[in-house]
Amino acid sequence: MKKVITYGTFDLLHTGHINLLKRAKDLGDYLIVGVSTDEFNILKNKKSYFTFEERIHILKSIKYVDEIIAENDWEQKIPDILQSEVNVFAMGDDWKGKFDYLKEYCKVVYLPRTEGISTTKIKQDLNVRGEYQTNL
Ligand code: C2G
Repeated sequence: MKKVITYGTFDLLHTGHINLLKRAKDLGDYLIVGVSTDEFNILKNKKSYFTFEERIHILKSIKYVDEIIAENDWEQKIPDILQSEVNVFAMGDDWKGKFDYLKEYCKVVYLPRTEGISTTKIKQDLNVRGEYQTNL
């Protein structure tokens, strides 16, 4: 079984995330998703609308996702890859080059991002229409 792993916050799940998850799954037979905890999001300077538990609940309903693990820090990728015997690490190409150090442990694939959609854009668009008050 060819195992793929990817990581992210996956807040306000949208078509860009779904495309990424599908493309990552298409690289193998089994997809593990490391979901950033609320605490790790603070380190990433991200504030998600949905809590860690809510984001996991949503991702569990996505057919491309076979397993979910918590992403607590930047250092866990190598142990995760070794422990789960992962063959492929996949990320959107906004991260291109940032995870090349993982090539020692598995194949590293940067997948094309979906243009025109992002969680930040969703928040900004809704905020402009006054439908969603938040500290951006
Ligand atoms: N993505 C995409 N197209 C978009 C938006 C996001 O392909 N329009 C991809 C990102 O490139 C990433 C994944 O969807 O691979 C999840 O996006 P985020 O939740 O923004 O993840 P990020 O905050 O980049 O976290 O250790 C890695 C980090 O946890 C990555």
